Amino acid sequence: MTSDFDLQAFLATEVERVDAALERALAADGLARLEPAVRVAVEHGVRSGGKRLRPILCVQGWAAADGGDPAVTPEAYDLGVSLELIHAYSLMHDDLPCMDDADLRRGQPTTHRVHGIDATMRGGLALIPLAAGQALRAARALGCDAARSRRVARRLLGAAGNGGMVGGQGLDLLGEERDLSSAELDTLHAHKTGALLTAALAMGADAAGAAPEVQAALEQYGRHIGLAFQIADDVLDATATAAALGKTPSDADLGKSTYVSLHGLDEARRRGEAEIAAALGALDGVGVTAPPLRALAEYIVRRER
Ligand code: GRG
Repeated sequence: MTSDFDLQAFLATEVERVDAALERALAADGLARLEPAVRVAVEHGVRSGGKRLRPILCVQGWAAADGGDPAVTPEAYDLGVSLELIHAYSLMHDDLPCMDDADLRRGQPTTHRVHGIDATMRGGLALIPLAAGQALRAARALGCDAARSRRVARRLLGAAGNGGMVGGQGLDLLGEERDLSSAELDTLHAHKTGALLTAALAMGADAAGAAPEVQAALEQYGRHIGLAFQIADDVLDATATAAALGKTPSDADLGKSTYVSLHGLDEARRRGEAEIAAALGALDGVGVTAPPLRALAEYIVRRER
């Protein structure tokens, strides 16, 4: 099924295309006109690497819904990076002293440690409307009419907001004060991480003009890989070294409830595998072959960082 798909080569090409699109976004008016101290903080947050999973999923969702060929459509990556701008802001803020107070992210000093709290806070906030504008313009460039483009941008903001990532982060902060139940942990992660991963698929599919059943299946795939992603994160948090993960502190250091602390390592791994099977089942249900999405689903549970 995915055995002859060269995931490493695929990821290398995709990261290169995403990084090129991020540079286009950084050179665009809104970002270029930020005041210098804030701009360097934003550049640090955006250029500090990472797997670039959300844009890659968005582009592959678009391609799976017959949007076109990503290799000749840079606009699809321009849409994908709107998600990465939100992701970058969320990590810049998550690392602040008032949240995780983190020194390291992706093996490098966090943005606030390099550029200060003020510029990191303001840079992160500036990224939110810039990401919305980026999504709107990219959807238009992909041929979406005004109404569809607005809907694509709304999907991004909805997933980033209180009904998504921000709401999930609120629950996460609560989880530092008391143990969460299994259901609360699912809700936390469906919001904090799952919403943006699901939005990546939903935005790509919508921008491609997907048929309703394909749109629904891709969103379903997104929800399952979103949960699997978080379970894998918790497994890594419990098993990998800080050096391998490139981030400190760990969730265990912060006393957070995790899938591993609640269910144990074996059961957490089993749940991750079950979510991946369900994600692939969603694609099967509508006859979407999409080898990259299949390979990405498996990568999400088997990754080492
Ligand atoms: C004020 C309540 C409140 C919220 C502000 C800070 C914030 C909004 C949200 C943070 C949410 C957050 C940290 C989500 C990220 C979860 C996560 C699993 C991040 C790691 O994603 P990867 O592995 O990272 O894709 P890379 O490094 O590959 O980009």
